[in-house]
Amino acid sequence: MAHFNIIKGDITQMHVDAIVNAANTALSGGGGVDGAIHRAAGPQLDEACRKLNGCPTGEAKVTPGFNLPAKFVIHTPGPIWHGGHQNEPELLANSYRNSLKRAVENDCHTVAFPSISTGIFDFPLNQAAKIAIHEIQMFEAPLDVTMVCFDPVTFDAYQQEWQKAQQR
Ligand code: AR6
Repeated sequence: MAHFNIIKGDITQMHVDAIVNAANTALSGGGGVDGAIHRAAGPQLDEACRKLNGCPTGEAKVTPGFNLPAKFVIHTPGPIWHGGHQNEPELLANSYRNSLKRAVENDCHTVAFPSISTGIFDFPLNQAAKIAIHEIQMFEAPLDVTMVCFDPVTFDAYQQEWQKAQQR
């Protein structure tokens, strides 16, 4: 991993090659960061998503960014938290790994992630942050990855887990 950093902010404002969307399996748009991305990208994003025929949990599919500053949107449905015994950690790891793969396939150098699954999908924040950081660190490609945290609690959790990961 070339470079990793954590910031507070709104992912729709990011001037990067690709932003990742915490989507649903229908890729139909929704609330949270998904809603914000669809609003900022404009109606062409809805149209492009409809043509993709949905996306299984943990997989990732790509569209253009349309009116966003980012060139691409990588849509990945993270897992809904059901208590932790339905493969949620593995599925969340898959979301990060497959999104990073799509970025490389599309010649992206800079990628921004939101905190996948920790909003409406209720995945425990620190556990999600640990998984996200592990997958990003392990990914073998010279990418510049930014974790964009929308609120201070999320920002603090990712900072904590990043510090712990560096001490290991
Ligand atoms: N920039 C960055 N992060 C954001 C933004 C933003 N503009 N807006 C919200 N977040 P969530 P999930 C943060 O609920 O848990 C949708 O309906 C938010 O504070 O967006 O994966 C989809 O269609 C939280 O930290 O995603 C799915 O049905 C993080 O993004 C479902 O929600 C993720 O919260 C997906 O739920």
